[in-house]
Amino acid sequence: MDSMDSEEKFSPAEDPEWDTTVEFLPPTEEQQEEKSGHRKTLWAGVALLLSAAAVALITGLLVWHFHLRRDVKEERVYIGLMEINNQRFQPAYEDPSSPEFSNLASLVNQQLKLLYSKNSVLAKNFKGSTVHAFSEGDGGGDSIVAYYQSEFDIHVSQQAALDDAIESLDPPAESQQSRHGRLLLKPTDALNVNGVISRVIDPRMTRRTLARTSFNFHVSEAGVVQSPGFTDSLYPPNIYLQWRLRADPGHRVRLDFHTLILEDDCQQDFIKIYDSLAPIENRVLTEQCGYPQRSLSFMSSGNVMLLILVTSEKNNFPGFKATYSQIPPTELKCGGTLTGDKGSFSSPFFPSNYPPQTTCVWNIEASTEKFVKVQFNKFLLGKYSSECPNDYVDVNGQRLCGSKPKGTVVTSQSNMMTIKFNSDSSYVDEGFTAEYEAFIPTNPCPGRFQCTNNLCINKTLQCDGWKDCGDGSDENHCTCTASQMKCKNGRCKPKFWECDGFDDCGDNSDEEMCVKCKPGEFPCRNNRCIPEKLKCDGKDDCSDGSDESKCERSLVLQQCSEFTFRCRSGRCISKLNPECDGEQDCEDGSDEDDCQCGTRPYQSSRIVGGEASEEGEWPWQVSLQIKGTGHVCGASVLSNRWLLTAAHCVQDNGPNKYSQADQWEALLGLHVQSQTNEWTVRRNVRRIIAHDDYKPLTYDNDIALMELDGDVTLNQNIWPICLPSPTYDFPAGQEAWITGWGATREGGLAATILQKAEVRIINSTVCKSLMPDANDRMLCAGVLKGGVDACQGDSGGPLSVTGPGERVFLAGVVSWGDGCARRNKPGVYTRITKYRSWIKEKSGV
Ligand code: 4AZ
Repeated sequence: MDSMDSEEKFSPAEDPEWDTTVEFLPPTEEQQEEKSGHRKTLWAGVALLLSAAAVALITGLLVWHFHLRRDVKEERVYIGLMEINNQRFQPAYEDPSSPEFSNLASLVNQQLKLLYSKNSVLAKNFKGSTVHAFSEGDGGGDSIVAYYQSEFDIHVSQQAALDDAIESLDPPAESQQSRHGRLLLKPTDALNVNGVISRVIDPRMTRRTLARTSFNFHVSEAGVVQSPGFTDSLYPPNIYLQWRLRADPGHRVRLDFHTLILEDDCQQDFIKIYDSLAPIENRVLTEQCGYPQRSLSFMSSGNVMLLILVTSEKNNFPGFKATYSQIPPTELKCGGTLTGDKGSFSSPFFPSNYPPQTTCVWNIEASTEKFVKVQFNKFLLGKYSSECPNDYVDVNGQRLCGSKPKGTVVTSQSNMMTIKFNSDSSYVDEGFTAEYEAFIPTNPCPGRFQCTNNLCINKTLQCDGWKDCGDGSDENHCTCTASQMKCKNGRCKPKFWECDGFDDCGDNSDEEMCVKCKPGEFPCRNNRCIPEKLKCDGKDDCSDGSDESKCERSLVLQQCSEFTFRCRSGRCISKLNPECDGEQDCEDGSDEDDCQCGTRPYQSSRIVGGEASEEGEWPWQVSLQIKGTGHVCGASVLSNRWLLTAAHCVQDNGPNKYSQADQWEALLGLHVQSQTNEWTVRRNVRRIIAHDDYKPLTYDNDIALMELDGDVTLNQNIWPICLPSPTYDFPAGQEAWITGWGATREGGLAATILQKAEVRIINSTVCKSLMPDANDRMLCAGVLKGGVDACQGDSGGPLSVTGPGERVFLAGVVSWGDGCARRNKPGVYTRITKYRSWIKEKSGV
């Protein structure tokens, strides 16, 4: 770290805050009984007086707000960049206390005053400017950028006119000539100013209560920036911290986040990164809060970057740690001519976020008789808009932007294709990876199946019941085998998916004729039938809320049922699985409380029949190990202190005293067995609470809690899974994931890398017929054709299901099975909804 300076505080006029939350207490019973006429008249008089006073107050406020307040002057702060020609950057310009800095700063201030004097709105309301920093200009060695803020005092009614006047100083868009050839002021003026750009400051950064500190770093040697107290304590409230990062001339700044955990609400706590040394809004690279699930690696376009952390009064979190470094000019190699019949390319610095203000052009040239096909495997380029005016990929003149599904294919009608990538000056994203392939126009998928969207897939994936093309075309027009049913749309699906409550066919034909209701009737979950037209009519016609459970609006119900979510207030609502779905459904908001769970940090990109997972993909997965022996069972993180596992994992077994807490250690944030890293936390176990009614013979109530011997700081590889409320519905047919380091086949060896496999929740009736020992406190999940299952060593681990708001819920704990991955022998799991109150009672979670 080079220096640390404390800057002067902004003093915007304070907004008066009105307390509008006046609550009237209800009268007590005795009070209600006093009904004397005398009192009545008195109360009526008082009420009249109060109403008159309230009307007068409201009128006064309205008059003040719409009339007088327009005359109140408020401070408006703009952040600006001034590009100055014919000036060489000197090292002394980095030090605000040097005479060189002061001299140049005062010239910039004079210049701004002169510039503002030419516009009456600016001239009349200008208060003063402060220069905060200088850097080398874009134009190379002989230009400088000054970063400043200008303050104006302006009537509220004229703020928009002031914003327009300020933006009218911007250089004309897209005009390279004017950027480098235009002189904003006369050559005789103190500085040779090429242009200024200014924008109003983010209002969240001007709060008076913020304690401000700036840090200046040179990133020529790599180093670390972190929020105060990281990792020992939570960050403090009401701070504004900024880190100015400078690379050597011609280099780029690179910032890689190792951890970022802030409050979920960006209005309260956030970080912002700028491609600038001042927080100017048209150079924001990103704004983040909460626990982002995206790449957190950023590059600048020039040799500077600014990182800002702002925190609010309440709710502090662990914060962040990031490493900075610099990238030499030679490292941005993008674009060029691609020859040969196959290859790949990606946006600059992928999988990091691409830098702003970057253009790359690839020319694909295949052999003359062939056409070219480009398949995007990842495509994330900002927000979608039809014109794609910001960041985009242009394929043969057609612009693509926003996010596209994996496997998006674009083809050419010739042997050439030109692909241009372009990023503008703000808001970067993860970019794209693409593979190109030349093909003979008459045979686009030699030896493979051609999907309607032009993707080529392995022929064995055709008509297997799974949509491999993405558009479902591999499952159309199939001839079904004996074990498959034929959907009305021609698709074939395994017979046991019929009537499982899930629309596997895509046209719901596998779910028709299942319920014994007449045509035109709606089947309620409590087996009643009601006229179809009563569905979503705002009335609880089924009496269990199920006819209103998948509608646009959630109903507050007169009575609760086993299918309805109970809000903290005790009232029940009709919406199915409303908890932590990102929408407030209960009047008291309790369906969205305690939702710091079930999210993953990065999505970059045993279990029998599974595959290796990505590091951090299952941050709630725990490896429970017997000290000196190694991995025995899985578990799930419920909070920074509590884990959930299977009771059969913690039963004494001959000489093995598995029920004793001191025999165990828990490894959280582990990916590869015996390979811990900076994210892995090893903890002793303070206490084991197995369910009192666990039955070793039947595996009934196979559930246990483990309390760690100290709180764990959550990180990108350690994060709790959400617990479902008792009425949460995991419908048959829903996809679920099993994870663990268990055996990769029945009787086989344990996995070293954490494995994952996709299974489906199986209908309870099917479950009981296939696994006669299963009961209602258990849940079956698997792939009935066999080959995919949990196995020995996976026990205690999670059965994870993604809920409607993209958060992951714990549906089950791996418990038992008939061998592993056998045909028609699903895995059996402890059904968590049956134990929600037990978990709360024993652990408080
Ligand atoms: C076990 O032995 C085990 N196929 C766990 C799960 C299953 C079978 C065995 C389910 O821990």
